[in-house]
Parts: sequence; C-alpha cells; structure tokens
Amino acid sequence: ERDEIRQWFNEASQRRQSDNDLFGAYAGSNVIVIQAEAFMNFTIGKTIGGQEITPNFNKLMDESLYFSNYYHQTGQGRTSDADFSSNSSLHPLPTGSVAVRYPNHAFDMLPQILKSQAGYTAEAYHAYEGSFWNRNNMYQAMGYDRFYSKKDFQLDEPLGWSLGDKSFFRQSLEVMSQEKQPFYSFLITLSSHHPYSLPASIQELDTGEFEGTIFGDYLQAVHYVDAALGEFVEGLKREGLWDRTILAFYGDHDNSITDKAGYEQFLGKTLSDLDMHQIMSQVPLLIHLPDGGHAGVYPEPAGQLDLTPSLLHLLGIATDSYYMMGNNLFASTGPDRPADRLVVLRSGAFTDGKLYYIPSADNLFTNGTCYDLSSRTPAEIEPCRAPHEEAMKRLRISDEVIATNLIADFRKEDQGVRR
Ligand code: GP9
Repeated sequence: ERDEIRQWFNEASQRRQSDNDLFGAYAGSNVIVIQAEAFMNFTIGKTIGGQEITPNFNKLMDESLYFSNYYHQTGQGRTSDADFSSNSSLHPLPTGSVAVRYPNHAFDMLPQILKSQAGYTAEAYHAYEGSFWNRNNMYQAMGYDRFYSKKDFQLDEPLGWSLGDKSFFRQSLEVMSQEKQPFYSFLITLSSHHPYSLPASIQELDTGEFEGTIFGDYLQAVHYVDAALGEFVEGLKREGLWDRTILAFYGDHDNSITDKAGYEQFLGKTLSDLDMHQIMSQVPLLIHLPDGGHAGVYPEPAGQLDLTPSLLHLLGIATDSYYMMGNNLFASTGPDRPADRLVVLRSGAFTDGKLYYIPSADNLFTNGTCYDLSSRTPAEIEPCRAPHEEAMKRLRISDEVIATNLIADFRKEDQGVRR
C-alpha cells in the first residue's frame, strides 16, 4: 500500500514536470494569494440592471490569466478546506477539517516551501478570531512567520462577522508594504459570508426583482468584495508592488444557495443538473503576473489542488520531491497533455474536460451520471469508469496520507535520498 502511494506521487510529479519558458519566469516575485469567501464563478462578466457585478475582476481579466473552469474541491471543512488544498495540493478530508483534526501532521505547504527554498517571508491575514478553524495552530504548522487575525486590525469598518474587506485589504497592505521582499501573503476575505446581508448604505447594485432575497443580497456582497479587490490593486500600484508581484484571486467554495430558480432567473435560461452541478462547484481563479503577460481565458478544467504546483512552476521551484496531488496548470496546457487534467471533487465528482461524472446519493458507480461535455447530455456510464477509479484512488491516497501522517514517514525514508 505504501509503495503504491509512493509510486502514485512519483508519477504525479512526472506529470507536473515541464521545462517550458514559464518555469522560473517570475522567480523572486512576491506572491499574494487572495481566497475570497463564497465567491462563485457564475457572477463573472455578468450584469444586473445594466451594472457589472464584478467590474474590477472583469477589468483585471484583460491583463491576467482567467481560469474559467476552476473547481473548488472542498468538503465539510469549507473555508479551511479551500485554504488547505490550495496550499498543500492534497484533498481535504471526507469528514471534518484537516486544520482541526491534524494540524501537526506533515505536509508540503506553500509558505514553508517558499521560506525554505527561496528565502521568502510568509504572512497570513484574516480579520476574524484566530482560533476559528484552528488557524492559530494550523498557520504556525504551515510555516507562516505571522498570522494577522482580528485582534491585529482596527475595527474601523464594522461589517458582518467582523471587519469590512475594504478596510481589511487596506490594513493588510500597510503591513505588506513594510515587509521584507520577496514575501508570500495569504489573505482570506470575509464580507461575502452567508447570509450576505450588507447594510443598505453600501449596497450599490439595483438587483431589481432580486431585491430583498438572499440571491440579491449575495450579488450585492460579491459586488462589494469586487470593489474591495479593485481598491487593493490600486493600493498595490501606489506602493510600487504591482509589477513585482504574482497576484492570485480565487473563491473558496459555493454560497450554499441551492435553489435552482434564482440561478435560472438570473442567467435567463433553464438549467440542467449538469449546469447546476458546475455552477455550485466552480469558483473563478485569476492570476495576474508582474508584467501582465500570458493574459487570456484558460478554459481547461483546473482546481484548487493545482494552485501551489502552478505557482511554484512560475517561481522556478521544482515540485518533484514534494508529496502533492495537483496538476501544474503551466505544464498541461498543450494539446498533447490533456490527460493531466483530471479534476476530482471531494464528493467523487470529477471532470477531465471531456467527461463529467456526478455521483449518486448511494455512491454506487453505475448509479451516477456520466456526461459528455461536448453535447452536455448523459452518456454511457462505461467511459467514466477508469477516471472514476482513478478519482477514488486519489481521494483514498490523500485521506491515508493525511490521517496516518505518511509524509512524515516518507520524509524520514527520503533523508539523504530525495532531499
Ligand atoms: C471565518 C471564515 C468562514 O473565519 O473563514 O468560514 P466558513 O464558514 O465559510 O467555512
């Protein structure tokens, strides 16, 4: 079993490897990763009453890479799962949160790697109680130099659970601009948390028929977060950090609004089960490179486990000695490597860009639905069997690695061999 797991990681690292021009093209850049609360992909590029919902995100797309089929891979640990998977390139657990259950187990984490391999300083920022999701302990274990939690911020813009994201970004930037470079900053926003009701004074959209509904409130909250993002980008420019920084922005998970009618009304079309599954599973990923290069829409499937290996590729840090499961988004964009992009969700749903599998409630493979993405209709189940088995294997391996602290054992065995 252990040999099989080792073998799987070896093969994954080979799939990620690529000597293309992007490897190390942005070595030494600062890295800012923003994980935005419940920020879903269906809002991107959309308008309501003639007003853009995410005007700042949309504008950034002109000079950024936008991954338009990016999936959150979270489970019960919600925000903490997105954080864990995005920084460790492993799946979250089937039950509970890694941060709460196994904070001291060994993982190959982005902040640790950047500190040890490239001399970065690393900070986490989130203006809420530091104990929530066991962050105080988890962030120490992840290798952050410092975690700025609610007690480190002035509550000069009280909003929702805590501080408004506009002030959160402004105060985080004040710290960041004094930071020794290069730095890795990981920021988690909060203002668009369920139930999304912002005070009327900061609601800027005319949501028309959605006014007074949770769906309308959600759109208002996303619009506010987008405005906060816009102010943060302006601040980065003012501080001279914009062209020295890789900025990644992604949503952590869905908004828990599962009523199909609201989405159908908003999007103006009837939605199939496949449409709804994708809407609830997709969050946007935007990556802005220091020179604004490689901008465009990247429609190949991708997910949160892919973030860390992909950032390391841009920074010129090889991932072959790390126990990571995700894809390198900058190695597998070529037409020769489509098989690299199997994106597995915690539920056992998966896509490779051609097929999309939705499991049934009883989890029996043959009771699930295998969609052909070119026709967007249910197809024969058999083509989904092999990727389903691979998906199940990945989830099993990830669970085993996390629960039994296998990376700690592997590292001991590797000493003097692989590191
Ligand atoms: C609170 C925030 C919310 O600190 O991360 O977490 P969630 O409830 O979305 O998992």
